[in-house]
Amino acid sequence: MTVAKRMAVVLAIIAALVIALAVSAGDTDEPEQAQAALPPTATVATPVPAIPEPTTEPTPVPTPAPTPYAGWVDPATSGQPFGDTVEGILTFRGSATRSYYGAGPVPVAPQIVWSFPDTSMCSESSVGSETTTWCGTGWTGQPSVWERDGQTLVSFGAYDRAVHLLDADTGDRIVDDFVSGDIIKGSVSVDPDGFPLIYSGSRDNFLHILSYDQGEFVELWRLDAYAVSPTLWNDDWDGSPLIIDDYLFEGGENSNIHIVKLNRGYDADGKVTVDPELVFYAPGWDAELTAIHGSNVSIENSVAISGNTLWFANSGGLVQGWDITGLKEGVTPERIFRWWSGDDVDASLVIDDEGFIYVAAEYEKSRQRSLDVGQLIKLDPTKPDDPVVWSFFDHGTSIAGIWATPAVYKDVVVTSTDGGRVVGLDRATGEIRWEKRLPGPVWSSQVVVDDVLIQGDCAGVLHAYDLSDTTIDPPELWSVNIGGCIESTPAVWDGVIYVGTRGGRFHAIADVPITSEQ
Ligand SMILES: [Ca+2]
Ligand SMILES: [Ca+2]
Ligand SMILES: [Ca+2]
Repeated sequence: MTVAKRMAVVLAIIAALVIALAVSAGDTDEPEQAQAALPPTATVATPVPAIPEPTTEPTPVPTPAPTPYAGWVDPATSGQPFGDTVEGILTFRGSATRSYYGAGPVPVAPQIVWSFPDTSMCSESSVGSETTTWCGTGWTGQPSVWERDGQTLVSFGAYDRAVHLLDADTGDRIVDDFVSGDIIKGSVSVDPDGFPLIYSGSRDNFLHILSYDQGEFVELWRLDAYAVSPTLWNDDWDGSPLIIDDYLFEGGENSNIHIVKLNRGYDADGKVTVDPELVFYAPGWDAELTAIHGSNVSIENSVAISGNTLWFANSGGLVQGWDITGLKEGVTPERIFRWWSGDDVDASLVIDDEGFIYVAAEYEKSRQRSLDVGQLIKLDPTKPDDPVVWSFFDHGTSIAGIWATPAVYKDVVVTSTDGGRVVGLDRATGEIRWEKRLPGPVWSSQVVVDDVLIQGDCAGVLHAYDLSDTTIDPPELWSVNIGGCIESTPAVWDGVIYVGTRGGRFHAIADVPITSEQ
C-alpha cells in the first residue's frame, strides 16, 4: 500500500469515528450534511477521544485549511511528490525541484519479473553523415509511473524512437507505441493534473503532446525546435518538461527556454484537448558566454522551479534563474541570476527545501574555471555575486565530471561521476563522507527511497545500498544483473523498480512475480 493509500484508509477510519462521536453525542439532526461539509483536514486536526463523553457541544469546529502557497512552487515541497492530484513519478526526478525519487517499499531480494518487449528496442540515428544503431533506453530515460483508475501505468521513451505506455503490473501495452521520427533520450512527463496526456521530446526536433484516452496515442500538438528564432547549436529535445497550472516549461537543444500555455480541456465526447500557445521564449545564452564557449549552448537538462524562479543550465555551463512571478498576468519573465560553471551542465539542477541549488558539471574543456569551482557545486541563489557554498572536484582525467543528476537525501548529497565514483557528500559542508567505485560511466541518477540508495552501473548491475546511516560507506543490500549499461534513471514505485538499459529492453524488478489477475 502506498503512503497516500494508507493515509486514505486512516482518514476513512477517523471520519467514521467522528460520525460515531456525533451520533453518540445526540447530534443526530444533520450528521451527514455536517460531515459532508467538513474538509478532510478538519478530521485530522481534531483529536477523537477514545471513549466519547456525552456533550451538548455540536460536532467539532473545522480548522481552517492552511493558506495555499501563493507562488509557483513552494520551496518547502522539495523532496515531496509532485502535487496531490496524481500519485506517481510524473516527470524526471519526480517533481519541480527534481528531488522526488518515488515510493516504497523497496524490494529486498528482487528479480526481473517482466521485461519489455520480446526483442530489443533499436533504431538508427544520424548526426551529420555518421549513422549509429542505438538500443534500449539511455540518458536520462527515466520512466514515469502513476496510478490511474485503479491501474498502475508506466511510460517511457526509448531508442526505438517510440513512447511506450504499459500496464506496470504486467508489462503489457495499454496502447500501441507512438513512434516519433528519431530516437528518444529524455524522460517523458505525465500530466500532473490528471489529464490523459504524456509529454515527450525526441531527436526528431519536436516536443510532442500525446493523448491516450482514445484507445491509441494521438498526437495533439508538437513544438518545432525551429518555431523560435534565433536558435543555436541543434534541434533535439532531451529535457523532461514541467507542467504547472496549465503552463509547460521546457528547454531545448535549440538553446532556448520555452513557456507554453496549454489550454487543456475536454471536448463534447469527453476526450482531452489542448490548444497550446507559445507565450514566451528566450535564448539561454548571452554574448559573454558565446565569446568563451562558442555556439554549443544547448539546453539538455530538465528545468526546475522553486518559488517563483525557473532554473536551468546549458551546455555552455551557464546556470540561470528567470523570474516568472507575473507570468500569468502577462509579465515577461526576466533573468535574475547568472553564474558560469565553466563546462557543460547536462545534469538537471536540484533544489533543496532551503532553496540551495546543486549544479553537476562535466569536465571536458579543461578550463581553469572548472578547476576553480569544481564539478558539483552548491549554490546560494540569495547571493548572486558570490553564490558558491561548497564544491566537489572530479577532474582527474581529460573527460571527467558528472552526467547524473545528484540526489539530496537527509543530510547528504549523493552523486556519481563519468569515471565511476559514487560519492556521499555532507550537505552542509561538502565534505566527502564516503566513496565507492562502480564500472562507469555512471550516468544513471541516484534514487533514494526509504533509506535505500538505488544505483545502476554501466556493467548492467543495479545495486541497492543501506543509507540509513548517512555517515558511513553504505553497505550493499543486494545487486541484480539486468544486462546492458544502465544509463537511465530507475523509478521506484510501490515495491517495484522500473528501468531500461542499453542492452535493449525495459525491466520491472521486484521481490515476487507479479500475477496478472483482474
Ligand atoms: Ca534533431
Ligand atoms: Ca542531446
Ligand atoms: Ca550538453
